[in-house]
Amino acid sequence: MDRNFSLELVRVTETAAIAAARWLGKGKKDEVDEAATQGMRDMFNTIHMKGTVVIGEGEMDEAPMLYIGEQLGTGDGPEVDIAVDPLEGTNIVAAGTWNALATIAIAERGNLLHAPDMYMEKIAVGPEAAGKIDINAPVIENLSAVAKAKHKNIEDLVVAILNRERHEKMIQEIRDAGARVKLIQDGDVAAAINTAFEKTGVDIMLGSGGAPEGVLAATALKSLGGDFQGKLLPQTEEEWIRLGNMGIQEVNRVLMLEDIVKGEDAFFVATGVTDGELLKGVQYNGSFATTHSVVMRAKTGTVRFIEGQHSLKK
Ligand code: VTB
Repeated sequence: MDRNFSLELVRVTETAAIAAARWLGKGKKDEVDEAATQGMRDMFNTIHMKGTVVIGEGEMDEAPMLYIGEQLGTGDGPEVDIAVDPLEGTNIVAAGTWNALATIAIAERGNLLHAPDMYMEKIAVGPEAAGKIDINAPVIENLSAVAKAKHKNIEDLVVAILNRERHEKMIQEIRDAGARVKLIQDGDVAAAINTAFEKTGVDIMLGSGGAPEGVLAATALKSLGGDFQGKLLPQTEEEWIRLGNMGIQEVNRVLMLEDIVKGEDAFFVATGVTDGELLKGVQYNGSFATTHSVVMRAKTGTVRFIEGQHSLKK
């Protein structure tokens, strides 16, 4: 894929973010998602590529836009797999809180895990701790490994984890180990990416969240030289069948970064919708909207922060 894709893709997330952030704090989840999805899809179709959505808003019959299997782009250019989360954190925007993103990942055809919409157990770290984590190891072991790799004490670490009842035991284990805990209400993609940036104060992300979000986070961490492991957690008979269809038979199969995002030809892009530790949210200033985005390319490891000023009149 051409490196200029970076700029093409950032337009897509910027457009989604500008549309979605209008709904900040209005308590309207569906409207937020709809605005972001529409914005994203319109801009996608201006890009020279043969794109197929592999992670999207749902199946064809349940999502009118950006459904799994939808073809995007002008139809000429590279064949790519596309993972989208037009609005990662609809609840966040509806409530006007932290870390909502408009985000996409793109890779050569066949290289992104076609993660079904089910839970995934996740562990994410930045570059210093890459290769040092093991999703099957006890929490304390992972925390020790990350602390050692980052030349910190366990007490210094901040662990981001979704504030959910299902995480009660894990949160207790983190606290017992002496680490600090950042409970997040939503948005584990941002939390995972934050682990690769010292200024965010997050050292590791643990716990289960959406599998599609896991693929997006993994693409970012691959580009950043960080690490990510996941385990799909089917809850129903139907989810087990889906796993079987994907060729995953064993319970507890660990998906390493390379199993989730194959090869190096991948991009990850996100634009802040609401303020977060890494990206500011959209600000409207009468006739302009200001956006903050990050664009990463796995092949070269280049990470760009792009501030955009968009005329709302033209
Ligand atoms: C997860 C997480 C997302 O929603 O999918 C979560 O990965 C839903 O989890 O970042 P619950 O079923 O426990 O609510 C997000 O937090 C936001 O989309």
